[in-house]
Amino acid sequence: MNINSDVTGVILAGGQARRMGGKDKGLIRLNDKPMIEYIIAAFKPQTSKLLINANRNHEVYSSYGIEIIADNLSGFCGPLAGMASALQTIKTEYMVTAPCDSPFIPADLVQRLATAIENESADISVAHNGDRIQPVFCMLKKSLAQSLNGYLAKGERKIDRWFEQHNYAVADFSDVPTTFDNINTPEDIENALSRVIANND
Ligand SMILES: Nc1nc2c(ncn2[C@@H]2O[C@H](COP(=O)(O)OP(=O)(O)O)[C@@H](O)[C@H]2O)c(=O)[nH]1
Ligand SMILES: [Mg+2]
Repeated sequence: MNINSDVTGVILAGGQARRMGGKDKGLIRLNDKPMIEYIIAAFKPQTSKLLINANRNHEVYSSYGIEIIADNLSGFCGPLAGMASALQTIKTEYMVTAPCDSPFIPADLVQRLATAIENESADISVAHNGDRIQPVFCMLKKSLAQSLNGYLAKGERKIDRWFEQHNYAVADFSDVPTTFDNINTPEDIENALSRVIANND
């Protein structure tokens, strides 16, 4: 795989953010910059194309000049619904997802997921923090679209159980655990702020 031409990046920003009072998390400001801008900055250089999966505020997100796709399934069915819509849309053989609420994405996220999937000739690779898998950081083959649509059509919603139906590889990120620090509550914003500011210095 050539990660410069074969991988579409997908930012998952389609949730309801209930723990954030329903505010659109990707647009919440962290040190005066919408959270999605941190993800775009880290993720864009790692992919040949970027998509944003969002179910509201499409006009705001489109100001970044990035294609926006909504969930095909209505009713906020969880991140798998965003992954399914994205798999149907992409033109590349692979896609990599990252959530909109994790501002500390490493520069080699895609490379590590690609190495894991290739080493094991797998259809999926998923990031592991040393303790457990982190399913919203994954690489999927486009050929899985039908399987995922079928799984969702049965009413299934759990990501890990769908992964288990396939040959999936695990990519170790235990040396960069901040990758998975994600911002779910107003308190999390306060905690992340000092780190974001330190990173900017
Ligand atoms: N497309 C889509 N994405 C969702 C949905 N629900 C959650 N997500 C995304 O999944 C990711 C994880 O959601 P989050 O609420 O932060 O869950 P947690 O951090 O795993 O507890 C975020 O990027 C959300 O935007 C949904 O119904 N549709
Ligand atoms: Mg989260």
